[in-house]
Amino acid sequence: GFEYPERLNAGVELTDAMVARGFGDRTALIGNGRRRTYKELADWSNRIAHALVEDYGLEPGNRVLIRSANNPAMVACWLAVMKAGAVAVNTMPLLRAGELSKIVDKAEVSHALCDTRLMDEMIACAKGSAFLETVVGFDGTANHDAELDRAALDKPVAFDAVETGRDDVALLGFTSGTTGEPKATMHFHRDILIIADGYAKEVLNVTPEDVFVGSPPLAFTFGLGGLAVFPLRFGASAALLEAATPPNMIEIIQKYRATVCFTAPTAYRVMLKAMDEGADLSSLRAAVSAGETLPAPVYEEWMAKTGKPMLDGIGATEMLHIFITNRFGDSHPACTGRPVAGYEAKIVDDDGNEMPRGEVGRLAVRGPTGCRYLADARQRVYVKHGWNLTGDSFFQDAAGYFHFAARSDDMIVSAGYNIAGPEVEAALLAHEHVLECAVIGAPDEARGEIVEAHVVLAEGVAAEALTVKTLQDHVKAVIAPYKYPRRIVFTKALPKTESGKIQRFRLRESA
Ligand code: 3SK
Repeated sequence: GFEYPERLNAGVELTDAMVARGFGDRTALIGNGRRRTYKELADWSNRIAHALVEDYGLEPGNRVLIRSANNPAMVACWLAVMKAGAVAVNTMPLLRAGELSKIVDKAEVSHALCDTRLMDEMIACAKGSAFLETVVGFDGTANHDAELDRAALDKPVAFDAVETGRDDVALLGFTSGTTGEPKATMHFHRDILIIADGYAKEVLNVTPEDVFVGSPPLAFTFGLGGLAVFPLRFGASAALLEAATPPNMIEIIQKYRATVCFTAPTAYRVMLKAMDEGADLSSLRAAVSAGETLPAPVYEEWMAKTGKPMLDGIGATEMLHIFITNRFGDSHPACTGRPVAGYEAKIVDDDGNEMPRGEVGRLAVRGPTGCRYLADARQRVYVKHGWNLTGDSFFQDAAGYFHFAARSDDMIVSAGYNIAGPEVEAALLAHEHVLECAVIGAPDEARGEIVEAHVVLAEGVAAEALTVKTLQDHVKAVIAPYKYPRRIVFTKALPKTESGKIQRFRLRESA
């Protein structure tokens, strides 16, 4: 178990407590061309906390929406909100006013801290809101030239942080999953430390020498863990990119000799192509892949070209972070690995009974950060007898390792055959001319559903150069022929959430 004192404030633990432990002069964050030490980050977040309480009337328990791309100012605001005993609601920078309004209403947000470059939609959301009273702009660049920066400027660098309880809510993690309807998951101060003391310590063995880089937004708990909590908990540093693309991630990895990368399989695929052109990723000691299942061809190519461990894992906003993962020296293609310390997992049928090894069923997980939705009827469906019923179909092999089969709604039933969409995707991705793809079940009179693949071709490959038949034959040669996509649609881009998850439901809607 994880033991924490009854009074615990995660904002303090990740900054002032690190300074007290001797990390004050070490780099905590790099972003917008500047380095910030732990001492600077502690002082900065303390000054913002003063401003929030003294100038903007923030009270413990208030919900504070933060709207920004990944930059140090966003991290400082997030830490300040926790120090003031309020509840952070981190949001994706591209959300529109309508989407922000749903979040504001659900979380009853009273204050919003917004990068001034993203203010328009925030203001539009605030107009007419029954809850949102205070919108304050901060400067996400390194200039410190916005209202919140000015209010914080002459505040003291020490702040008497609210002595929150370890089980007080610190964060509302919003997830639209792959369906589009937002849900909020409540996470406590202790949860924020558990993901570091569990996954980051046990699996990644983070040290102060580590430099983290990656693409997931801080508004997505995958990014918040990988790019803020994990480095800050262990005196390491993170290089934050406002618009992370595979090419600029490569640049940053090379520039700062990054050691741990957090991103999704698609980005690793593009990074592999860049390596052929001479990119040097030799500083990496771990390439963490999550957010989407990792196709075996990407894993194999990565291992062959870099020799550096690629660790596939599965996480969920509901659980805060990764709960099943591969490990150094124990990492396998098409395998998600074993539960993280403190978590248990099993495969269950529709009635919740544990299924025999080798059979595909629903993945159930139990652990300390498990799901508490905020005022949502889906709580009853998601958590049963203490087990969190994920939306993923998995099987467990004889040795106890978990293997992804499909998102439960990615399972295609065609002419009586159960076909896992991701398996067909992995087969398509094994073709050198396929860059990305998404496979869905499309309605079909004769077969109930047919396998339909949406395919993005690699740069420079013309659709005319690759016939549908060639791709179908390729799939038939890789997996059981009955699984081949009867329909293939070539497309320029796949619909994705801001965190990079492919929205197969949108393809299904138009199928
Ligand atoms: O939702 C996910 O895919 C995820 C993966 C890793 C860590 C956290 C999350 C939310």
